[in-house]
Amino acid sequence: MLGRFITFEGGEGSGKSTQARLLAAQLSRVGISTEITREPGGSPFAEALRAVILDPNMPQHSALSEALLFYSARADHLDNTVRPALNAGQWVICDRFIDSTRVYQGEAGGLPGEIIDVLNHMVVSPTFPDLTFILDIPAELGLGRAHSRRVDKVNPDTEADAYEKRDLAFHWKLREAFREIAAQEPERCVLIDATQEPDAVFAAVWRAVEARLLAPAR
Ligand code: Z5A
Repeated sequence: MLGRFITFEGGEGSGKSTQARLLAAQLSRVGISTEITREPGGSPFAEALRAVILDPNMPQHSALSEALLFYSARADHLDNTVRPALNAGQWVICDRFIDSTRVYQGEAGGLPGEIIDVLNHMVVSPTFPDLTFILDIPAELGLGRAHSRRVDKVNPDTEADAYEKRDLAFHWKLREAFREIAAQEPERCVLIDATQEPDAVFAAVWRAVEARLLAPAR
């Protein structure tokens, strides 16, 4: 039987990586084997492209050229990490996926939605997520968390990536676009208040996994 595919989406510092790890640990406690991965990245070739995509010193380029890099990385990630795991019956938890493209390159970057639809058809189909968590947080709070994590845990000189450097209006636009996706696709997406403590956020995540993915199988 195919595994289930779960994605976490949201603005910077919304807690996606934290919640992805908590979910992988909880699934393993209930006996479900899980692969945890991320985008951009998640396979050796895609991780190499990640370094290019997130390099804050890259020359200016269009939303289309950026999207094509993301989809090149995504094609390799799907072929070498996501699909093999799902085919082996594992569940896959991915930190960011197609909704990030729709929000960052589409809504915020101006790339027409039809181009993203075509790329999804070429690259992603039929491997769309079964469940997507959209972690919702005011832009200032998320950026503050991302900043403190960088300063606390890496080293004080580490630079913000190309997206973190954008202005606050850009980050508010992202938040609205993620909320819009959640409103448009309620059968796939669950919007969660990410300003709560990590345990409270996770309680909401787990309730949705139980209700939407585990209960029907029982
Ligand atoms: N991007 C794109 O443009 N198009 C695409 O198609 C895709 C991606 C796939 C990847 O960055 C960038 O690529 C991203 C969009 C773009 N933009 N940026 N920047 P990334 O992977 O390097 O970073 P990120 O995805 O934005 O995640 P993040 O900033 O690393 O944060 P996070 O994963 O959401 O949060 P976290 O690491 O779990 O937590 C951040 C800090 O907050 C940390 O210190 C935690 O301990 C703390 N935290 C977490 N949860 C809480 C709660 N609930 N309360 C308080 N503190 C918390």
